[in-house]
Amino acid sequence: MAVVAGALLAAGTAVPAGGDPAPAASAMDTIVPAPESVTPDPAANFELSEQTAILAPGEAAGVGEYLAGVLRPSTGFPVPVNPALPGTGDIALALDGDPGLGPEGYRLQVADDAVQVHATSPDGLFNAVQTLRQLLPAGIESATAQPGPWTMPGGEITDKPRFGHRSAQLDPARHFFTVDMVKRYIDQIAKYKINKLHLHLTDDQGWRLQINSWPRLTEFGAQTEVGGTPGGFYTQQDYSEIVDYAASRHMTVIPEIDMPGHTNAALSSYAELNCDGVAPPPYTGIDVGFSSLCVNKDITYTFVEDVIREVAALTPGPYLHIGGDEAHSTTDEDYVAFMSKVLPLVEKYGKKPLGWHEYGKAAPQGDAALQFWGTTNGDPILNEGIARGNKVLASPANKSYMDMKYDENTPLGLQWAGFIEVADAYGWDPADHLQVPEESVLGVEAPMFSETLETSQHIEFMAFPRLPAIAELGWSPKNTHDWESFKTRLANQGPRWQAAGQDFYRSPQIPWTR
Ligand code: IFG
Repeated sequence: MAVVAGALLAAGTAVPAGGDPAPAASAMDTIVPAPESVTPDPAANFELSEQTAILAPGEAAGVGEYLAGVLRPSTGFPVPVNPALPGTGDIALALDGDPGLGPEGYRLQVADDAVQVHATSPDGLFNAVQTLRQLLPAGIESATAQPGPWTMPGGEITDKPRFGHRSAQLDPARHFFTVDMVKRYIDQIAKYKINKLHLHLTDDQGWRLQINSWPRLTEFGAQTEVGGTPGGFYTQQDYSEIVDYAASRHMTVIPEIDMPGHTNAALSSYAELNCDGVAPPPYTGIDVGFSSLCVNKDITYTFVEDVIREVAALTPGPYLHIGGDEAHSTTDEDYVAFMSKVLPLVEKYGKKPLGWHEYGKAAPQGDAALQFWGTTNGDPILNEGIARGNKVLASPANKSYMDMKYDENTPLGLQWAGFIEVADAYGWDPADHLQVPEESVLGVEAPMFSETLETSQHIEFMAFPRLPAIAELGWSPKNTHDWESFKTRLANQGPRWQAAGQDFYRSPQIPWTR
């Protein structure tokens, strides 16, 4: 089922692809997210040709191959990647950037005979490549050979992120998403310098990650999903495949095991986890807040420790998300008692706790992170956390939830947090909105819960064009924040999504270029 321009088209209807010939080179000032500084040089354009090679010595090699993978299909050029070569017409990736660029920054120089990228790490080179591809015409994003010319506007860009944590969330629990669907989304969000992928792996409707010490969690707890259609799950090999693919896109996976609420799938899989010893049936609706692990049973903490141990061992990244939201069937006293036993387990297995902000009630210590998902301008629980040294991840539901409808006509999504058009997703500041100091903000996230979303087309329709707005809030300096500039730059992304065969919502707020 393809979704175009706000209408769900019958399955098999061709989504208009980017069939137009590559338009003139994008101007240097159309990049999303906005770079820190841009100095165009109209006298110098660089043209890709059959002879163009990529110079990618040492640790730059991986990014060199990634860039070649972007350029080869659409240009039809061989684009060899060399560890060291003389010659002009080359794109050189060098790890000689000045330290002031930081771990993710870069300097990109486009001259008529060469393109040079300087960074301090492969992450910085990868971010530069996301900018570099936007300097080429939209057709560069096509999977098939397109007519040139492949011209990049000349000039220099110096860039680094405002926040180090720029995240998107997927919810394979409500509706299961295959490994390939997750990889597709990883590639789409990497274009906007998103560097974290939060996977909401467990909920009432499904447990989606195999746990060897508790096999029924997926043997039984993954069988279905919202609406009663067959569910699915990630074997530990599948999960590692996602982790590795994300890492190849310089993205770190953050697994979420939601607890003590949102646990019907686990409770239905193991009767002994229930206070009354009776397993509830699998749940295929979309209510929340009715389930809770049994706080007063020892087996609950054996279960939680086994799960945390296995998930931590599969997760190279620093964070493990323990959920903590909507525990409406757990008393506050029990909730705090539960979290007070669980948080040390996260640390025991070498991870930092991250959770929906209400787990702040359990007073997590140090640089644990509170993910704000409220619809208010901040919350006292954040300020109490900051006083303990906690960090805040900004994902206000009325600004950043990609599963909210754009407006009353949107065929997909929910509306409990209100409608979110592109201007709403862009029109806030992560520190100011939460009324917390800049240095306490870890970064931003664009959650996308999947009660109403089943396919990649659904995911893309809801994420684009709003996710680039959240990505810009996470990456770009506050002083570049300007709606008139953003909506014009965003309009230039439309032909790129068409060329890539990716769905998006043609918001009436954006002056789409075609
Ligand atoms: N709130 C729930 C989610 C999901 C969401 C849908 C959080 C933290 C509403 N919790 O958001 O599980 O149901 O928009």
